[in-house]
Amino acid sequence: MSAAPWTVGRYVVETLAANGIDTVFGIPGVHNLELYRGLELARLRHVLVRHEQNAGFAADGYARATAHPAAAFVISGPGVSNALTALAQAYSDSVPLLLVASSPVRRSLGQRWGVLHELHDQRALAADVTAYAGSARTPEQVRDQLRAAFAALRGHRPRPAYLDIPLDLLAESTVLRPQALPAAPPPLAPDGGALLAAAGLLATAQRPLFIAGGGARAAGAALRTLLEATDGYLVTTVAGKGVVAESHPANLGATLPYRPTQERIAAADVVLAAGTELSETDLYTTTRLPVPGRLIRLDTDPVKLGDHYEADVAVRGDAATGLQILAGDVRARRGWRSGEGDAAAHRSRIEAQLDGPGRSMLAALRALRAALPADGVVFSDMTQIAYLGNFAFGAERPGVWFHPSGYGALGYALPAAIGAKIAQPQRAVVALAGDFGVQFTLQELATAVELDLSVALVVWNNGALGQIRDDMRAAGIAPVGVVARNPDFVALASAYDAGSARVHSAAALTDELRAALDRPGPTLIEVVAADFRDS
Ligand SMILES: Cc1ncc(C[n+]2csc(CCOP(=O)(O)OP(=O)(O)O)c2C)c(N)n1
Ligand SMILES: [Mg+2]
Repeated sequence: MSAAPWTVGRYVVETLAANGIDTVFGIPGVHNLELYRGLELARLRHVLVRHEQNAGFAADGYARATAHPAAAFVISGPGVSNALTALAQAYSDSVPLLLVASSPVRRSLGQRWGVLHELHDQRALAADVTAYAGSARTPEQVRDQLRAAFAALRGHRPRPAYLDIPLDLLAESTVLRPQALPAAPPPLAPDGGALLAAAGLLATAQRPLFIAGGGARAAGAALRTLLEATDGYLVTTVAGKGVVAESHPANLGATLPYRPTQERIAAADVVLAAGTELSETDLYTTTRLPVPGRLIRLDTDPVKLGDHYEADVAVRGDAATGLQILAGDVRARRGWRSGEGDAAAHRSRIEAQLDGPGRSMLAALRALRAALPADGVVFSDMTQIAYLGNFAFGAERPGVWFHPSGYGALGYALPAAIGAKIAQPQRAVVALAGDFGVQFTLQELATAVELDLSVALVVWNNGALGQIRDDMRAAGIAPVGVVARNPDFVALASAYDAGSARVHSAAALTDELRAALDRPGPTLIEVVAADFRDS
């Protein structure tokens, strides 16, 4: 007896549901109606956002908070092009985000007839910013391409995936039924010979320094053992922030862009970089990080092992597994950190170099830290306070501070925070944005109000595109295009029916944040930088 036919649209949604997706962020249109029929039948939650870019950012926030794939649905054409920035952000930061789009009817594809929402090659646009991009013409291709998409989402290095399905195919019937697709593969076992060579280098190191990226997030225990045995130091990227508690005396924190840390790295005789790209966006400098010591790289991604940071020993394999093996028979020694001093002194040295605005931002970040529980989570935007927060916001565990590091897309914070709050309603969630960048996606306050999401949106208002202004000045360019007339943020939040406050001091920021996290619905807290008091 064969099953009653489903639409392909329903088949797609049921396949998502059968593979751990419980929420879809999106905006419906006439082209993807059949996905919405599927949503209803499969009983998946749909979150209506106010722009397709934000569907992507919200799914990204959901995926970063949970470390599970998240999904967004968009229409053909503008829905896809609007979502591209979010796909690129997720690609650069290794986030598993699935975008399912419709496309125009099959016989029109590639014909340039000028049908509604037409692109010449919609899949090709998405292919540049995803690990897998499919474009199906039959139900069987939908099945196979969903399998390929989930393989990319669940790969050793998770990345976004894309699938488009013509609207007439979405409406077609199929007897296909969802399958549980292969789970994530076990961590890639590190190459034994290379690991032995790494252990040999580490055994002789007098001044070992470890650099941990997002790929080493699960390596906290092994890193602690290695740091304590070898008297060495740890530096993390922003994606690796908190892998070892930042109060640990060996953890110099996410400080790669700072000179004292670069000098410390230059003084190391062995540097072990695990699960990190060592990319320009990790260093925030276009110059290469000087690594005169021997360099060991440990990464699942072979591309990283062959890049411009040439390793003395390159180990392909899972960072946590590799570090555990190295920690298993590490030789204890004393010398470097005991002599040089612990991380607290190093951090103080960096903080002592901050100028006046820097000190205000530091005080605001401490006020934010004080208002949040240990597992409270911050999604930050491209703003000066977040660049400082990448280092100065104290993280005692991984997964509490997220930044759009790789692609650097303005407007990320609020929609991503909304996605995380939907995934984990029990956690305190804050979005931290600048006065200019927040206006890229501020309309998502409406989504948070509608869903009664208790998200605090902190706007660091320095009345300028601050970083760009400072960069222009530093380059000897007369500042132009860096001061924008702002709306009254508090009044605007009220118009959305969100809570709001304007604060001028660190103490008031902590108080208002605590109140915001306690009340239902979102609250915008404008922090006035010009006359901000540090206490
Ligand atoms: C989509 C996008 N467009 C442009 C930029 C370049 N950009 C980076 S920061 C910035 C200004 C942000 O101003 P604001 O949000 O007020 O932050 P501030 O630097 O003042 O703290 C701009 C235009 C970007 N990163 N992303
Ligand atoms: Mg600003």
